[in-house]
Amino acid sequence: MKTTTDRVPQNRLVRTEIPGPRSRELMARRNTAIPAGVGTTLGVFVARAGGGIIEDVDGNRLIDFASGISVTNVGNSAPRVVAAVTEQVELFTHTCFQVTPYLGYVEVCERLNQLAPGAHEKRTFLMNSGAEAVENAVKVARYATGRSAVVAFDHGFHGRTLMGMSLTGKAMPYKQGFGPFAPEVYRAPYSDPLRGTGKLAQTIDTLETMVGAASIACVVVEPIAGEGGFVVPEPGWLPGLAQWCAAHGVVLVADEIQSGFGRTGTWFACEHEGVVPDIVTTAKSLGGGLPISAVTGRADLMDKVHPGGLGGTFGGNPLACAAALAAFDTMETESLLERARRIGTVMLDRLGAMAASNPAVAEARGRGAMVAIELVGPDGTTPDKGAAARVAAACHAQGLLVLSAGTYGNVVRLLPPLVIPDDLLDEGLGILEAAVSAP
Ligand code: PLZ
Repeated sequence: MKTTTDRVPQNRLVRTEIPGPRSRELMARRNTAIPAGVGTTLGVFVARAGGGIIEDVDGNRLIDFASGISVTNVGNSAPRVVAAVTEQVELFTHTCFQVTPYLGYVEVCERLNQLAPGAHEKRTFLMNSGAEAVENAVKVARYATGRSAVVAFDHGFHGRTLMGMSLTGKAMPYKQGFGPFAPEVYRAPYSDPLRGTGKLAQTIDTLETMVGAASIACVVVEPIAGEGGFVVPEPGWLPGLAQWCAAHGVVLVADEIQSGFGRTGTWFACEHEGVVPDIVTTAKSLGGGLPISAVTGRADLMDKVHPGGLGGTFGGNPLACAAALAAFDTMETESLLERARRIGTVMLDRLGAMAASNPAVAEARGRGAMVAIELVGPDGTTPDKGAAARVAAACHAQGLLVLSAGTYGNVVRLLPPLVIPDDLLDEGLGILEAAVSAP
């Protein structure tokens, strides 16, 4: 088996301006073929990627602190994933699981049933994207409860389909102009410790007075708000919400699409506070870079839906299932949960020092290898979106790929692949430090 380092040299290399001439040429071509509505964070065209490096078509090597938005936790073209997909592609590429089943699908579901929080009996079914998983979690919750209201939270992001958009708490760029949205979707405050808002009592009060417990099929919550800015709720908020849901027959759906699959140093971010959701959605890193998503839930809820009520042509495609099984194996064999915790400690140490010494950094926060800094103006609280954009641009120019996030766009988030070598992690953090402290 070829190792990642055989394929892609693990060093940063800036040979041209970034984006370089070849990338700029391809961007121009892209812009005549693809609508502007599909955004681009950084217009470098990728030639190959692996470990902690993305190599572009101009021969630049960027340090990857994005993982394709938390998708390549096991690395790009991780050797086990490549081997498993290669083997599967020669056997069969598709039958549709609902037409004639295959073992890979069942194995992925068994592993998720075993790893998802809680010792109770579970069932899983597979889709293609995160948004589809969320849509299906809502379908199951409504069916099982016979109720229609769905509650999401401030700072929430749940996808770009009609239900996903409706659940998402940010107008630009996700919702503006795309309404009307799905009915019976309500929004409650999310705990935001930095600003002291969204206390548990206030959240529950909103659910009880503005929606009514008896009408609520499910609450859909990210254990850490991802696109919303890596907001980690106050300790006790998520467990309190879970308890309230259990007391009122409301299905707790944990959207672990960004926070799951080992990103935070546990398989699921809910585990940090011992929360056991009724349904969990997984996507992104589950497929080791191939598109696959999952809905895992309590067997009694999941088994209620009539045969044929759930599914889709491509859900749990055989190649994606082979990739997912190899991604599970890679996480285990390479001890990547432990590695996520280690990366988190390294990052939070450095970012915490940044926050302590620089008033423009309000906070460094996160869990495991899902961390961020929030940038603010001179008053210490006003979100400074321009600063986040400047920091990201400065990093990009130095060959470090970072992403912004946040309801106010003022957060710089770090999501390195869990297989990133230590020296690249340190080098990337150094570049970020310089970008943040630049006048
Ligand atoms: N739920 C928690 O983070 C996807 C969005 C990228 P899909 N986040 C990246 C973009 O700009 O569209 C996400 C998520 C959470 C659901 C989703 C949706 O997952 O696979 O993009 O549909």
